[in-house]
This record gives sequence, C-alpha cells and structure tokens, in this order.
Amino acid sequence: MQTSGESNREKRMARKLKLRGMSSAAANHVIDRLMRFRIEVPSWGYADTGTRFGKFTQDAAAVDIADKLADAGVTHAFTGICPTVAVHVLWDFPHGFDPAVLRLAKAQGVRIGSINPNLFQDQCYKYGSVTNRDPNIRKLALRHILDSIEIMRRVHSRVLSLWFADGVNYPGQADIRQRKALATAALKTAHEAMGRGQVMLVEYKPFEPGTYFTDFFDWGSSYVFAKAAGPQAKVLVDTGHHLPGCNIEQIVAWLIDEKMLGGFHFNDRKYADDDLTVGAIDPYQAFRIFNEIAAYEHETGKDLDIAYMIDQSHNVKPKVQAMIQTACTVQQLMAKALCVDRKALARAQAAEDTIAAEETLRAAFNLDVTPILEAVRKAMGVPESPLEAFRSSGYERQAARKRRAKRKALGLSGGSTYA
Ligand code: RM4
Ligand code: MN
Ligand code: MN
Repeated sequence: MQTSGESNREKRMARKLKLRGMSSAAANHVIDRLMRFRIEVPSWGYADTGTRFGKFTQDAAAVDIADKLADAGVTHAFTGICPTVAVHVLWDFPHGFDPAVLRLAKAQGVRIGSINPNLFQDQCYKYGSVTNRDPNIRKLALRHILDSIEIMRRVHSRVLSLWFADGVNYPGQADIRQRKALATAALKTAHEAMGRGQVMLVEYKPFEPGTYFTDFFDWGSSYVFAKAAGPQAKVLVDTGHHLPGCNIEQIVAWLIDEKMLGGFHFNDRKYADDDLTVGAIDPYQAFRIFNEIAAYEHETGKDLDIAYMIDQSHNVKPKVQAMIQTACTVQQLMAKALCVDRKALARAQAAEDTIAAEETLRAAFNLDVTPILEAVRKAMGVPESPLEAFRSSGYERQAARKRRAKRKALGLSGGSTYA
C-alpha cells in the first residue's frame, strides 16, 4: 500500500504494532486484505421491526425503500465497507419493482445486493411455500422466486438469497421425505432460471416458525438441497440459526473445504434467532469463524469468494448506529483473525502444544488492531471512528424529523400488537 514516503502517522502505526509483536510487513498485509473487505447491509435493518409480540417504533426508522437506501448510503459513507444493500422483495417493492430504485441507490452511493424473496408472510403459506401439499400454492411460491430472479437481472445482482419458513409444528402433521422432494424440485427449477454468474444461496434454520421441524433445518440439509439444485447453489450460514452449543466454525471450515460456502448472514444471539448486533454476546465466536476464513486465505493466497452480509433487526438500538457498530465490529474481528501468527500456530500444533496453540489464537483476539483499522479508514477516506463521527453528524435527528412528517402524511400509525 505504501511504497515510498511513509507518513509520520504510518510510521507511528508501525511502531505501535511492533510493540505488539507484529512486523510492519505483516501489518501491511492485513491492511491490504481489509482494503478489499466488504459487507452487505440488510434493508430491513433500517426499518421498524419487532418481536412476534409487537413492534416498537423509532421516529428515525426508514419508512420506505428511499429511506432505507439513504440510511445504507450514510452507513457506507461512514464505514467505507458497505456498498451494497440486500432487499426483501415484498418489503422493499410492495408495489412491484420500480427501476427508479436503481437511480435512488446510485444517488446514495450504494448498489442493490442480494435479492431475498418473501415466502413467509402471505396467508397462503400457512402450511408451507415450496413444500406446501397444495400444488397451486407451490406454484405461487415458485412464481415469486422466478420473479425475484428477474429482479436480480434488472438490478444486476449476483445473489439470490433463499430463506424458507417452511416447516411444521406437530409430529405427524406432514411427510418429511415428501417435503424434502418438493423443496428439491422447486430449487432445481429455480436454478435452471438463473443466469450465468448468478449464485443461489440456501439458508437454514433449526426452528421458527416451524417448531417441530423446518424443512431447511441445518447446514447438512442446505448442502444436500444446494447440491441437488445445481452448481450455482451454495450454503448460506446465518450465525443466529444454530442450536446452542453448535460449533459454527467447524461447519464453516467444512463448507469452505467442500467449496460449498456461499456466504454469511452475521448477527449475534444469546438464545435463538435473536438478531442482535455482531459481537454483542460472543465476539470470540465471530472471531473463530473469521479465523477459519483467514486460515484458508493464508493457505491458498486467495480471497474466499463469498457473500458477507449482515442480517439483523434492531428493535432497541437506533438503526444506523447499530449497523455502523456492526460493520466496524465485523471489520475489527476480521482484522484480528488476519493477525493470527500462522507459523506459530502450525509449530504449536505440530508439537502438540495445546496451550501455545490456543494462546496464539487468543493473542490475536486480544490484539488492539485500532492502528490497523485507522490506517484502513484513512486510506478509504472515511472517519477513523465511524460510530463517533456518525453520532455527532446530526443525521439521525434530521431523519427523525423528515420521517415523522412522512408517516403523518401517509397516515401510517405505529406498530402492531400480538393479538
Ligand atoms: C429469517 C432469516 C432470513 C431473513 C428473515 C427476515 O430469520 O434469517 O435470512 O431474511 O429472517
Ligand atoms: Mn438470515
Ligand atoms: Mn434469522
């Protein structure tokens, strides 16, 4: 990155890192990788969302796709690493896809990223979408997926991100193998409709809304479905979609090794699919995932070509702040994982020195990577402390004022309740 004429600031950074046992060549390698690291934000993370018991509204929450793109634009402007926005077709294009969205996105300095069909909210999906026993409902679900693929084409998106709420609540309610066959058939048809260079991501979740089983219930099921669908289908790991105690980094390592990892939905959780901000509960868990990625990239000398995405809903935190906080945390944890001393780790492993091996990981996790992040942000032309800078920007106050007025004009009232 810096060939000649290192600034004083960079020299200072090199000195600080040396104190922490890192050479400036190693630090520069980490900086170079971080300069290429991007993570996608979800449009729904800017809107009012809630629990199944109700929604608590925020004045500054986005009302429509224009607001969501504005919030995404500001997230990108402050972090430099969030140039794309995932959309949920029916939430973001409730009146059908409007090409004006492309202009809006461009004006905010962002692009439309992954396309997420909504196969979970309409009444007809009470007993499933692609696995519904009613062929007419299956047809509707497939139609929506095909329409979503068409939207991908129009917005030049590479990624179709599929999450199915399909599942059942009681033993005996449905035939497990029949539903597996129906899901497989739908994915195959959808895969045939995809263009070259497009990717289909197949997400899984162990329960909710189905409480007895979901049809796409774990990485193995997504793997089997993706393999059956075709070569452009891969597995999507949502970090909140695992049962407690699950070793997620092992799943990630296996999927990387099988060339079947398509991407991530990052979030944190304490109990189930809590959609908390990354690192809120267990940053070491996220670090261990990034460690698998960094290890693979170190070994192959190539960037892993996957979709890094955030999937959170912010019920209590202000939306844009939560997103900036998350993007910075993800970037920080990736930085730490890139700082793992791979040679020392290999030596410790070869000597069966468990303590030294674990300490090598912990040393990187505990490393203060602030000088690295500051160097990256400086090179990207964004504030060194994006969250602080955003908090004092006044954006939220202005958005609250405008959006309050917009809601009033549209006659939109607050949240909804459970019953
Ligand atoms: C699901 C899943 C999907 C997301 C929806 C909103 O739990 O995580 O990825 O699109 O929530
Ligand atoms: Mn998800
Ligand atoms: Mn989820």
